[in-house]
Amino acid sequence: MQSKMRVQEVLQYIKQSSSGQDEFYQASEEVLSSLLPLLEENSKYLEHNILQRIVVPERSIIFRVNWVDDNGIIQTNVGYRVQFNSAIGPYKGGLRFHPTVNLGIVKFLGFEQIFKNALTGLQIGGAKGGSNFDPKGKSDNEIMRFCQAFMSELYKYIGNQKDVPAGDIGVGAREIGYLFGQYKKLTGEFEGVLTGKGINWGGSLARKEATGYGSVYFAENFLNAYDKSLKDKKCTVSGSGNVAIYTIEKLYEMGAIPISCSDSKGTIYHEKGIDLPKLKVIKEIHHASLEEYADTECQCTYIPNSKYPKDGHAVWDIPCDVAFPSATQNELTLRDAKMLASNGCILINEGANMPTTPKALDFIKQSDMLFSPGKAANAGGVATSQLEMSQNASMTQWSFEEVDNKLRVIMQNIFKTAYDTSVKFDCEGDLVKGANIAGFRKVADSMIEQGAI
Ligand code: NDP
Ligand code: 2IT
Repeated sequence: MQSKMRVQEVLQYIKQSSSGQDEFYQASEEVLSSLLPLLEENSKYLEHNILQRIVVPERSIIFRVNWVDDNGIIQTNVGYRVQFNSAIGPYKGGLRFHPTVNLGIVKFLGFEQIFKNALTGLQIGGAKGGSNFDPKGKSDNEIMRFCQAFMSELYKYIGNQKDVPAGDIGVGAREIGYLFGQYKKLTGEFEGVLTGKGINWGGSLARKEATGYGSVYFAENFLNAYDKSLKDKKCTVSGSGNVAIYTIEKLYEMGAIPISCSDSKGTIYHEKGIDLPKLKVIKEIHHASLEEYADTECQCTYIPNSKYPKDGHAVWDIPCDVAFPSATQNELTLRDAKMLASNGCILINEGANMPTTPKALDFIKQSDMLFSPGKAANAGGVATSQLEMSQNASMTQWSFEEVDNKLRVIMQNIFKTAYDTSVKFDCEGDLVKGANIAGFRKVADSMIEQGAI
């Protein structure tokens, strides 16, 4: 009873102190309300006021980014780095460049990252950053100048033992290259201050593939626990960026059939299976829209988003066995979840961060569908980032197979941790609770041991 009241008080505090930060509130509400069985079991978390302490970032850095476009005009964007929690290791988490980025988005992502990173079993704290810069339609030179301007401020706050950013939406290998170059120029240090680096200059093999591959390994572990597997399963995937592409690649390797992908303009349904080489050329080389896929492939269906109601997404209307939301937050609504259930979907496996709305999640919990929360299922990316840090620290480079094998084991362990925790707290198979409790406990215990700092 006392725990429930305390959770409500802290949520109320967030509502008042972070007003308008809807996604941050959504993420906090999900985590805090799933902790109740742990808080009831052990009073130390309330005694040490951990709930209140954990929802306030250790540091939020907000800065102006001025850069000059190709027409010689000075443009201004806002940059963010929220260093949320360093109880178990240096701050770690990606950078997102997208016009929708604001403090609330960065806080939601940083908050999720705390528990995700703890679940990997590695020594990494939680952080996130980014900018409202829109990379779409920008020339390569403009991207470079923006990245240099962004790093000209950020470099003061990061370091290989302090805070190690990486990619996220709109930040891939190209951007990490420009960011790293500018960090090196400003500090004179060649150090592992970013992950997702190029293979010739300190990057890890398999980091590019890791989030998507890890998401599929997680799904396979979950299905195996219920005597099922991905083999021959029809899978829908949303998004067509880094996570979606390597989810599709690994699904093929596992004998499944990925039949869709999507982007901010529309959805491709390709019953025979997505043409992966074509998708890679369009997205990784041309940086173009999926319209190009539809224009060059006559056996697929292209559904523009404009033809769809606001509360629904075409990709989730496609009948499938397993769904992999891998684009962005709140992209799977109550309507979508109902559609998936009525079409016989058995598992929703989150590749993106918080892609499922709270109402959809409530419905899924009451349904027969299994559900893998993003902070567990997509943790393979950050885990492999830590493997990159480890290789940088020891000045070695492991083979693709070595990194991939470690990733497989890490994903298996994350599944086991979340699943075993759900069993221990009498909610077998509820991996939302299992993952939140297991991640929280590790961080909270560390905060208690380190005192009131
Ligand atoms: P990318 O930028 O490579 O791809 C993002 C994809 O999602 C694109 O297809 C993009 O379409 C689509 N998308 C983005 N925003 C929207 C939107 N508002 N509405 C509709 N579609 C959208 O990013 P990633 O693949 O790296 O990231 C995808 C998700 O996975 C994010 O939630 C990210 O936080 C999460 N994640 C990423 C990790 C990583 O290692 N990269 C690790 C763990 C989680 P378009 O091209 O048209 O913009
Ligand atoms: O959301 C995420 O876990 C990421 N974007 C990857 C973070 C990282 O540091 O590799």
